[in-house]
Amino acid sequence: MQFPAEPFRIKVVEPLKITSREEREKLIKEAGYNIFMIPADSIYIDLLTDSGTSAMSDNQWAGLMLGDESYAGSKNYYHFEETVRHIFGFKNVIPTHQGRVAENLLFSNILKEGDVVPNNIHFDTTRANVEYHKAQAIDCVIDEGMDPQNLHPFKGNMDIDKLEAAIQKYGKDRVPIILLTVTNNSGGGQPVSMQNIREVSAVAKKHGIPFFFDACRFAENCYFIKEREDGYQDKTILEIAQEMFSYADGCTMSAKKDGLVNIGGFLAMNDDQWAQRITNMLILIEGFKTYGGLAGRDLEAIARGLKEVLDENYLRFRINQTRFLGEMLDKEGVPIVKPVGGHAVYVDARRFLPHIPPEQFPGQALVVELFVRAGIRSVEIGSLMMAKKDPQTGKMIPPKLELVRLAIPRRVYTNMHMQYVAEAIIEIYREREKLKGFTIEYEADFLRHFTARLKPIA
Ligand code: P61
Repeated sequence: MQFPAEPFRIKVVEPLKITSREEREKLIKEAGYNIFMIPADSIYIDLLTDSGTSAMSDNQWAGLMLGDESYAGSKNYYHFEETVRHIFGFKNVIPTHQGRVAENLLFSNILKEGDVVPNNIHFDTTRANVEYHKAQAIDCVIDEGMDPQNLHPFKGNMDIDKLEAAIQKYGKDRVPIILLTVTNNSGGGQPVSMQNIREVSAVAKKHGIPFFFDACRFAENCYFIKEREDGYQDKTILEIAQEMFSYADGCTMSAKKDGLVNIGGFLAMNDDQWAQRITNMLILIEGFKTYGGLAGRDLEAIARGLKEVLDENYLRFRINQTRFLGEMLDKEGVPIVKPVGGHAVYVDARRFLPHIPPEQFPGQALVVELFVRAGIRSVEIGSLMMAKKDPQTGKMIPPKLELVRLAIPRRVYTNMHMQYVAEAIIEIYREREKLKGFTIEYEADFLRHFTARLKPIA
């Protein structure tokens, strides 16, 4: 294992609170066994998400002081626009305050009832936004991408036959867009190859269907292409990104991931008519087109973050830190999704806790135990987050995978923190038979995992 030493040093520190087991037991009970309801300052290591949790660089913080808070035409907007155009290559750049607004604006303008949207795997906000518009979100990832053990180097790839079959089945007029999520978050943070991107693009062109990226973790995807795909070893990350986006018509982006900022996002696209309609709606719900719900200083931080994320030394550390955590777990037999993805290690809760059925949320059982035992916050990506309901019987239809995600914030935790996390999980693994499942006491209609209240099964 190559030890991934940090390519930065620490200038500012944020003390972490250490709580007792008794305190944590009380906290999780009061939270209805829902990890989203725990006050963050009671958490020792927070691996809930890599979204909006990055540490900004000194250069980004300096950029905040250059924020131009003019209502219209802020100079930071122009810097942001120029940076996005340079990397992503799309003509129109529309700022939003985070990724899901970009999704909502896009879908509000192009989806109608009965439409179908293929993707490798839709992330939950994307799926929810598609379904909110009474359209159907279809996952077309390759079969290997659903097998936690399969070592395919690009498990985020779209299955071209599944994509073609979906277009044949519903007719191209009912498929207003094809999406591709890089890296594929819901499938384990797995990359998509350039070859596959070209193939998806060709299918889209053949049928005259616009092709968009969900680009949240584009730089991590580019690093994997450089590492694993023939012909890309000597290219820069910027060159790889530029090629990748050249095959598409636009993208949605949550800058809270590879933008290395705490808030922000955008929509970018070549089509002027779509851009105009979306901009008009942006003005209705987010703000003027040169700030889209963000402050000028936020736009500056994104512009600088998007340049920093292309640094190969940073990406090498980033990808290897995640891999380092995964390898420590794998060595001790903890079942994880392999190969390890870009932004997170995904524990396979179905194999970790085979005695807890999906209806009793094995992933959530592990999430709760990890908090109670070690003060670590992770997130369930399984039946609690992703299950569907059978419209006839009302019975839960579990997703194929029951995962627990350990998402690693960018530039925030040291490798020693990763070792602490690994040791806690390995300890739980050795005593896994003791863990019990949960039932739901309250759930909302959409995105229930955020607010659900649960009860342990005695
Ligand atoms: C995450 F628990 N992801 O992974 P926004 N596309 C993709 C994402 O990963 C994504 C968005 C769009 C989050 C945050 C999150 O139930 C949850 O800027 C591939 O968050 O609006 C976000 O971008 C949306 C965590 C979202 C959750 C929803 O942690």
